[in-house]
Amino acid sequence: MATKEAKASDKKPIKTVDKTAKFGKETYVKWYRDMLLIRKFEEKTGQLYIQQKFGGFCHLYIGQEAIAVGTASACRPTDKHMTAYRDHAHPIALGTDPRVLMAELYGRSTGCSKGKGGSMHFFDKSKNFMGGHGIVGAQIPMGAGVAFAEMYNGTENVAFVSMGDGAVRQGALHETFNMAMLWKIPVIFIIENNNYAMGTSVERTTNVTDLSKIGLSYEMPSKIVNGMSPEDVHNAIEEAANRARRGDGPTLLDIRTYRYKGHSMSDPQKYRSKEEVNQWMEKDPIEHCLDVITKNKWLSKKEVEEIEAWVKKEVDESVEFAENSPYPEAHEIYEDVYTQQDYPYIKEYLA
Ligand SMILES: Cc1ncc(C[n+]2csc(CCOP(=O)(O)OP(=O)(O)O)c2C)c(N)n1
Ligand SMILES: [Mg+2]
Repeated sequence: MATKEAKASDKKPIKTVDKTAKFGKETYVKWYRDMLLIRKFEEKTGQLYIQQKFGGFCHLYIGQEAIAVGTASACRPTDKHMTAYRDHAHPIALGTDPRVLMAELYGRSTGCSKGKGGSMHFFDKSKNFMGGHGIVGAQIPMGAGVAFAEMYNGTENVAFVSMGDGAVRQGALHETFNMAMLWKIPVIFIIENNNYAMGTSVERTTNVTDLSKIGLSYEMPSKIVNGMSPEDVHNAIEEAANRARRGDGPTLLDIRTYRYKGHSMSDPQKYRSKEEVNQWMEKDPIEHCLDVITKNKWLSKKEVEEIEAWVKKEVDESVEFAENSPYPEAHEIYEDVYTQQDYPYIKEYLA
């Protein structure tokens, strides 16, 4: 078959899109500051965990920060948020005081869940953060339920439900997607796709590696998003939230990201190479924001150092706050527990 040789005149000039144009100084500085706070909070968390200052599981979000801040900048303060156990970043991005989060890690009564939740169960009703959840995928139907309540009450709020690439393999996702599309529930499903569920890559789990396609059988609007770019995350979240507020129902976002650290603190990371990790670290969203700020001369070197010093102070003070806070009293173990007073069985537990 004859092939037509491309002439130089056939080549169209490549159109470069300035992704930064829509967002000004204020947004970039906020993204930079918030992502740095999340990163430093978690780096400190990792150190403290190794020092056995607190126990339980501990899953770090380091590398994935652009998703949390891009979502926070695009949502309304009254919208609802829910995620899995990798939950340190979401409340920080929404404005929760890191002191109460550090106290929660330490199991102290001043913690956001009164010291009874720990790393996987952060919760802040005041910021509409409806929790970290330890059961993989459990937040998917619950998040749709939260969004249904908003629709039922006519609030125009939407719910953002974050999940991992491994969580999409839970059957409850399909039941939820079906009902969410049928009833046009205002919920945005965010896959924080870091390519691994513990040590198992997406490629080893499925023959459909484009996870956005999972929405197709429900005709759910879906797309792949660059999760290392707060701009792209913001735009995708904004578009999805507008659709949901209009009454046009849910969206599925397959947001591609990477966790620089292991699945949890006890992960030898034999399933991936150092080169792979380094390739992703080169796309670091914090470095990117600082780059945009510096190139636009929005902040002086001194002002950047002031932000770094503020972040360090916030993290140090949160540790101090946690270490000086009391543990919950023994009787508190029976409080904040749901009991049905007229439950007809095992009455002795209710006595
Ligand atoms: C129902 C259930 N099955 C298994 C587990 C054990 N588990 C904890 S995390 C995890 C991997 C989930 O990976 P992914 O959804 O990609 O989230 P990521 O850790 O990458 O954020 C598994 C299997 C669990 N917590 N809940
Ligand atoms: Mg994952």
